[in-house]
Amino acid sequence: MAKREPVYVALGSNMGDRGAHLAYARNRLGTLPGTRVAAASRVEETAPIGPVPQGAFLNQMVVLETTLEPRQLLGHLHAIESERGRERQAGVRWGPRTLDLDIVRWGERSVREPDLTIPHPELPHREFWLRELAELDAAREPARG
Ligand code: A4P
Ligand code: MG
Repeated sequence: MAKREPVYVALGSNMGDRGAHLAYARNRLGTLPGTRVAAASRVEETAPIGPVPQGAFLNQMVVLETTLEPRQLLGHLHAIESERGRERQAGVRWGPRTLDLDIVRWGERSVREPDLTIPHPELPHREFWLRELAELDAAREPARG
């Protein structure tokens, strides 16, 4: 089997029981077909980014090992968001959400499609994502060889 590339998924919540939404997502990701949660960063509270006034977020990043393809994983992420009662408001981007799951990076792959961009375009601009990525990479280091 081909070597699996590490898949970095960002978790975010700023509505309701934020910690419970993140815990649900971590567990649920591990139940997806052919998928294992290899590592998780610390959970951190972050000030909201963007033009919409809203409450603080809890953010966390996990590394998955998966046999899914990017588009399949995206479909599962949307399903998990819906399970936590997320409703997308038409036309409102970056608004408050119970649970947001974004694919941040997929090994060295680059995907550019109308509804899926990998690496995530906001990665270079989100300090907490860069910090979480570095934390996960440091944790993975001893396993390489
Ligand atoms: N999409 C394209 N590329 C990707 C990808 N790599 N991963 C598409 C996931 N989705 C991707 O997302 C809109 C569409 O983006 C999806 O249908 C998918 O096809 P959405 O979740 O419906 O809307 P959104 O989350 O409001 O938009 P977006 O662009 O994903 O925003 P972000 O980047 O998720 O920003 N402040 C703090 N402190 N912490 C946060 O986590 N998050 C946001 C949302 C704003 N401010 C924040 C945080
Ligand atoms: Mg999103």
